[in-house]
Amino acid sequence: LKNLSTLSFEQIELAKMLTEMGQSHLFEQWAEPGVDDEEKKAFFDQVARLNSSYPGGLKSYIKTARELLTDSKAGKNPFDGFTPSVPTGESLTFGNDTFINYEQEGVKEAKNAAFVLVAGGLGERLGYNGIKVALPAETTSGTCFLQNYIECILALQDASCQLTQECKEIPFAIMTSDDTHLRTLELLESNSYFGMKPTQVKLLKQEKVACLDDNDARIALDPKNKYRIQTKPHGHGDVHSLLYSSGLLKTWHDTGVRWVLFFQDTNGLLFKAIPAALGVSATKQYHVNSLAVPRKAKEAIGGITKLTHADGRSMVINVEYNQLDPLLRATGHPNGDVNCETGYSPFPGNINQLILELGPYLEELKNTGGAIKEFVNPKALLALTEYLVQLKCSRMILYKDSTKSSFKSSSRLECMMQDYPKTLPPSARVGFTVMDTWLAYAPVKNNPEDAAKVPKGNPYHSATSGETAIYRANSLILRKAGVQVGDPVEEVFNGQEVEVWPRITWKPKWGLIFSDIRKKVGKNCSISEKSTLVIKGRNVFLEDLSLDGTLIVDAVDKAEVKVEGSVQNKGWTIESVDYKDTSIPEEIRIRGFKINKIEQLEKNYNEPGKFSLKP
Ligand code: UGB
Repeated sequence: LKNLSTLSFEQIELAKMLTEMGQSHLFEQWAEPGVDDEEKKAFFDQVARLNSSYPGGLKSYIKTARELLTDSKAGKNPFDGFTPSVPTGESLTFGNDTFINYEQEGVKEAKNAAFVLVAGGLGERLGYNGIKVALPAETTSGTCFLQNYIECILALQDASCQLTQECKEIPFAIMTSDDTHLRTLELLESNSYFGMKPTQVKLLKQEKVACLDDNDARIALDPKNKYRIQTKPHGHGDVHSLLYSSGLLKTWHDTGVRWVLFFQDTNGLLFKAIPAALGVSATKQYHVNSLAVPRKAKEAIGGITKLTHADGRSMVINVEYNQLDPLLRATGHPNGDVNCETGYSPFPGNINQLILELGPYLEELKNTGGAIKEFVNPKALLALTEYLVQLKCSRMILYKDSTKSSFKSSSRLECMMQDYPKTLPPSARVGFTVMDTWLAYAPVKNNPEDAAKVPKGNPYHSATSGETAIYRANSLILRKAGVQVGDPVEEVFNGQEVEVWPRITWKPKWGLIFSDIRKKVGKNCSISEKSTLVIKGRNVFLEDLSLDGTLIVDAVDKAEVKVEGSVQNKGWTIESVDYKDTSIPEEIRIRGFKINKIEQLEKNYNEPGKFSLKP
């Protein structure tokens, strides 16, 4: 190194720091002076980036990693002294008066909301080659997740403006990473931001962190390049420090934002639950509100748990799925995490949709800078061999041997956004809202092979189940609104047994909340099981529709369309495809089915006015 004449003062300092921190192996394979100089400089550029993007720099990262790895090796229980119990929260039933009131309240508050999508994840479990937000949420309309999210936010913005006569733009931030940033930007730009103003959207890129090879936190080199450090994502917990350090939270606060809503990349149902959950936050004045669903014991979603410490402290927090079972076993529940008489675990499942009140959130971040307590490898500490944990083995530390000193493949420190309440004082109002799973949660996380291994009765969390869940939810909502909707049929796609309901989809602006949907459907409508209904216009009213086939209605906002009478045609059918058939596009074959568009009635209303669609 001494011979590298072009080394700057900063680079020399970085090299010194690395050697002092026991990382001299990073230079061991370097070529003699004068060879590979460009590569060597690129190495220091990377080190400088890793150093500046981590609070306290690489030194602090290595120190924290050593502490956590020592605890991990010793099998230290992160919950030492805490006893878990079932917390109390708000539990909502779709469509009843309480739900409708909360929805109304939520729409009122939406003008004061900002949304944050965490979309930096690789989607290793899904194994899809593109970015997950570009996947169609359902293939009937072909709307991708990002488009759906943006259209939901815009629909909320309009609804809030109409209800309160106060019209504000709802800001939308997306956390990306090196793996997703460019493709997310491209998706937005090539689709005119799906109708949102580009200035309303802010992309924040999280940096990766260095991978580690052993318990001494020896930094791992990239197996393909001896002049690069191997890096991996640091987890969705980065979102807090990014929002804070970018100044975005302060800007939002100064412009009157009161609620920050966080959500994940592939849940096509989420916005059906958002208005009511926001209503709960506003009514109960929760500083933190986590959205939850009933959870099967050992299901791969975290459990919302009350933790009470021997010294009297207590908190309501997510306990990650692989930690809940051992924690229960260690605290007097010999059977661990088991279903109770309801058929579900008594601990509600965290779906990582958080609503934070911005004032107290910003105050807290002024103290912490948004740093979230990290973890290393909690998943490997456990003896749990449940299939669900195996699904995530790519993120576990697997020790090479029983000395537990080096790893089979490199690991890194991670942090989770739902751990934010861990640093809050007991006076903080931390609550949660449970909703029906069919309404609120159908993520796309698992590849077809892994999904097919999920035991019967547990959710697949695959592209197949994610899409069919949207049709089920829309069918159930219309049923609740009085429409006669045909019963589903059982089908098997990619080895997964699913219910196939009529393929009903609508734009968020058509039906964002239940009271709006109720106003748009008459009492004498029916939709048969084989049918497909796509509503794209805002003011489309189903009067006495009898649908047995496919109907697509599009209309500009100022066109009011009444749909009456019987629509019958051959419609669109669902055909099984094999996920291994590479002649079919990946985003289709991961579902195990494709839609055959045989015959449909399609009507477009491009001019303002009142119209009647009588087939
Ligand atoms: N993500 C990032 O933006 N950056 C990262 O570095 C990593 C992820 P996963 P996970 O809802 O079922 C979470 O991998 O972490 C984004 C909760 O921890 O899909 O296994 C990524 O793009 C768990 O408690 O989920 O589990 C994605 O949008 C449970 O609630 C999001 O973070 C579970 O989700 C989640 O990443 C669930």
